[in-house]
Amino acid sequence: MGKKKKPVIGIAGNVLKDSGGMFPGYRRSYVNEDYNMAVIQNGGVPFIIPVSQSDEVIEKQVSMIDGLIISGGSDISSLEYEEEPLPLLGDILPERDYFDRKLLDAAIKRQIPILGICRGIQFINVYHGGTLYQDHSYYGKDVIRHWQGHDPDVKTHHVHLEKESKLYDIYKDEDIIVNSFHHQSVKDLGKGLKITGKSKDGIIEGVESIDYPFMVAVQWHPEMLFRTDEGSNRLFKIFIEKSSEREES
Ligand SMILES: [Mn+2]
Repeated sequence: MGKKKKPVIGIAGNVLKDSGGMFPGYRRSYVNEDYNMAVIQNGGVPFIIPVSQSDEVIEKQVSMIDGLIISGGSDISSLEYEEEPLPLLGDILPERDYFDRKLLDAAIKRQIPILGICRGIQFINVYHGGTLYQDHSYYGKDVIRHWQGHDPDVKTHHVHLEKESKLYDIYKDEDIIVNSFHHQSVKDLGKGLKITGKSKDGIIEGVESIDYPFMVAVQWHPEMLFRTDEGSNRLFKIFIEKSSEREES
């Protein structure tokens, strides 16, 4: 058996608007550096994909990667799941929604491994026809604290994993503790997906595709935990291993 190639991992980029400085409102393409570090640490080559609205450009970019991370970011427009915005919906960036949809179209066509993180689990759900709680105050029951506020690498709440799931195989435990930075979550599950993890208040924290080779999504931020949390590091490791197993085309 030959040496496996180092897989190129595409990371969905984001738009940062300068709040002050020399050019207030000026737009920059970026991802949080932890995504790159978690990929490098586990044998992958990070490749930040800038948000664009060009189908042709996105298609070409995805043709160059072996695995795709749908990263965190702003709230998803409620129009993406055919709901009007409620008062506590946060800031949206519709061009990112368009971009993520095209990324997923192109990645799924190629059957490359997909990892969804935070906004990523929400977008993967919406992509499959699911809906979201626009804010946890619309959940109808009390929720635990899902916005821990600071210390990204501190674990604050439990998640119970389904035994028959990729997440369980990766974390090797039914009950894990994760960080939490979200005010929205999956409501109605999209077609072809299954729930793989929930917090104690019933909020959906893990989802995976039933049939797709590797499409795993989590509501927490494993990229902020990979240095200290073995399970979160292994999530990247397994995702990147799967990405390296693709046949060269
Ligand atoms: Mn949470």
